[in-house]
Amino acid sequence: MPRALLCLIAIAVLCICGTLPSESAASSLFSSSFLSRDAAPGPANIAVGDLNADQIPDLVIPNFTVGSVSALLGNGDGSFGPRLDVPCGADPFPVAIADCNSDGKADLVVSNYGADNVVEILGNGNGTFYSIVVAAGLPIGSGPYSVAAGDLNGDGHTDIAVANLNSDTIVVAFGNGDGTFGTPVLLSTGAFPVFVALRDLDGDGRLDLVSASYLSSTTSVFRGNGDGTFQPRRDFPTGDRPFSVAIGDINADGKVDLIVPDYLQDAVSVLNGKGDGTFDAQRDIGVGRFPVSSIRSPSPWGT
Ligand SMILES: [Ca+2]
Ligand SMILES: [Ca+2]
Ligand SMILES: [Ca+2]
Ligand SMILES: [Ca+2]
Repeated sequence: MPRALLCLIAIAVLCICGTLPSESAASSLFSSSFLSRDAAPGPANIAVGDLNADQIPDLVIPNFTVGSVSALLGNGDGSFGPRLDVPCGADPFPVAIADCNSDGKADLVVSNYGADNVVEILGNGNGTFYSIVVAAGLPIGSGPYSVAAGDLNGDGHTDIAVANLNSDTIVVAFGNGDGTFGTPVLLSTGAFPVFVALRDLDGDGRLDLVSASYLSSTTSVFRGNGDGTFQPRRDFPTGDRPFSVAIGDINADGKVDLIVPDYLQDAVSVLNGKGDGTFDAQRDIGVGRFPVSSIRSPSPWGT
């Protein structure tokens, strides 16, 4: 992924946040610094979740230029507490918030694009963290670029899916409930998978897997069987160079739809869901230059 493209994404995220970059200070695993309006260099994405179990959404932002993630606890009035920076490895891009070790406390899963690894940052349940562990034994390929977390095999433990940008694969790893993972499954994707998400697309109560392949200009669906296996991949065309996928029912027909920003088409593709994990042909809506991310309005929470 060209560095210039990474910078463009950072700028886009900054625009979303309404924040301005500021110089960073050295940070440690347990320290807190800066007001929430300050961002660490290179914010690359945003994850929303509840880190301290107060039912108020919190933010986690990976900072690709400095190899850290920033956690900001929500105050419930739209403001946030002091930023906590946690070092995580080289070029983190996305982050997933999930309970990796089944202790009931939110943890972070980060894919480090530059380090070709995935790390788990284990939480204390109050918005601070006590340990960083490199997920071992996973066939992480070259350039892990996106990560999603959920229970794919129904055992109550968090599993993860990691899109490997330069390997055209997605690794699905099944959590043992203690932060380690069992035998993974490797799924083949289109070219340059930039995004992966887990959601129930067909209403059978089982998580399905959605990816976007940048060079193939497709989004792919792997319907989950609920036991950690998947139905064969189904590809659905998007506009030119899809970058991510927002998932939700945008036409209120009770069926899940896909919304895909197309980086080189300056458009967003909307794929109306049929309710069975398949989708109508895309409908493109023109937007500004180089869209990389979209959220479902009015509530991105939990989507
Ligand atoms: Ca919270
Ligand atoms: Ca935990
Ligand atoms: Ca599981
Ligand atoms: Ca499903």
